[in-house]
Amino acid sequence: MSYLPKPKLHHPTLPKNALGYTRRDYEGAISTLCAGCGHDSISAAIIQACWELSIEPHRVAKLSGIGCSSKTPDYFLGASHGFNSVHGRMPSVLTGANLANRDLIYLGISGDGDSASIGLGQFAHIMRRGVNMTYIVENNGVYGLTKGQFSATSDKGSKAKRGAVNTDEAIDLVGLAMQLGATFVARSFSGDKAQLVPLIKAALLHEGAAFIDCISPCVAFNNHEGSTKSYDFVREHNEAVNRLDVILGRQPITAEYAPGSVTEVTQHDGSVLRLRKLAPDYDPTDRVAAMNYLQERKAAGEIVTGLLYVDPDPTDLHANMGTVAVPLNRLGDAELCPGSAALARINAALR
Ligand SMILES: Cc1ncc(C[n+]2csc(CCOP(=O)(O)OP(=O)(O)O)c2C)c(N)n1
Ligand code: SF4
Ligand SMILES: [Mg+2]
Repeated sequence: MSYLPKPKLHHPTLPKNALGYTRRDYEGAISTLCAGCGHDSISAAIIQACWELSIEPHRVAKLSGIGCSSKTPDYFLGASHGFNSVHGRMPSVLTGANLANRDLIYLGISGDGDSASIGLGQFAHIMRRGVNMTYIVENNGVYGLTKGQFSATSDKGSKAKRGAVNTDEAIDLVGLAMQLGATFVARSFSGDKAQLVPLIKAALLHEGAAFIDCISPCVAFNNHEGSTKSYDFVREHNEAVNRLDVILGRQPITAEYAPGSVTEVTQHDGSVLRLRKLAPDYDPTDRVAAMNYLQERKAAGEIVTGLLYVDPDPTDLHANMGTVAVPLNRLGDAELCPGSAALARINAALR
């Protein structure tokens, strides 16, 4: 972890958002990642998305596991809450934090090793529980921090830097998240900011489990010929199903679109997702069709990106459990602990 602060000088002409903040107010410490690492581009996209949405930094809680990807929350949103947990264990810590204080905006940052290898069980349960969050996997197909071993998302047949061939099947986190019940599922590429920033914005506005698998090349260990997570390979095989614009509730809709080329999805909070269709028959609200389409295109060697599935009317863990509307840290002793008489009544009912 680096704790190097950036100088806090703001040029007076820097553009400001509705809160009067510049992009600099959403930055963190200076990154210590390798120059050209895809993870740094994802951090820049998160900064841009939060600035554009005028999110108050103190309302965000960013949580991560272990890995180069999990180090990145130190490099953005320096004024937000942060917790760097144990390898593969971010989902359970995020779930607990979300249950205790439902008023924060939860941002889970993880790696393919962190989520698909050691943390696969935790990944599965946070998705099926519908925890209200934005969960981003910075997917480079290797354990970058521990020097480039294959991770569980490395494609079968892909080659390591020194030529070893991966003989195991890859886990597709997008397919898994859809099957497990995530209500917003997208895939993007760290090298495509125009696609990634609106996806992050839409995910932050989504009131349920939002998952983004972001392919993020590791320039030190997985950017060579034979890798399927290199800049060149992803650029050549990237097939976007749609392009997204996010329009906040109450904002006038000004963009022009050709009739028949746009799908609109209104999210629970009133925000409108305008999807310019690139694959004409693609319907992002049909989970089963989306899963079939992904399998089909994968067999054809394509990496499908864009907003792949969204349920505009999601439920979340709090709704499913019927919890109180007030964050637990705002409840008093009497509400949190109903006392020995209530406990005695419960015990008596169980005898
Ligand atoms: C319990 C535990 N097991 C193993 C490790 C060693 N370790 C640290 S990071 C890492 C893999 C990180 O890979 P990934 O999540 O893909 O992140 P990246 O560095 O590629 O961004 C491993 C195996 C650890 N820190 N803790
Ligand atoms: S080792 Fe790979 S993942 Fe880690 S900082 Fe360097 S390029 Fe990024
Ligand atoms: Mg990795």
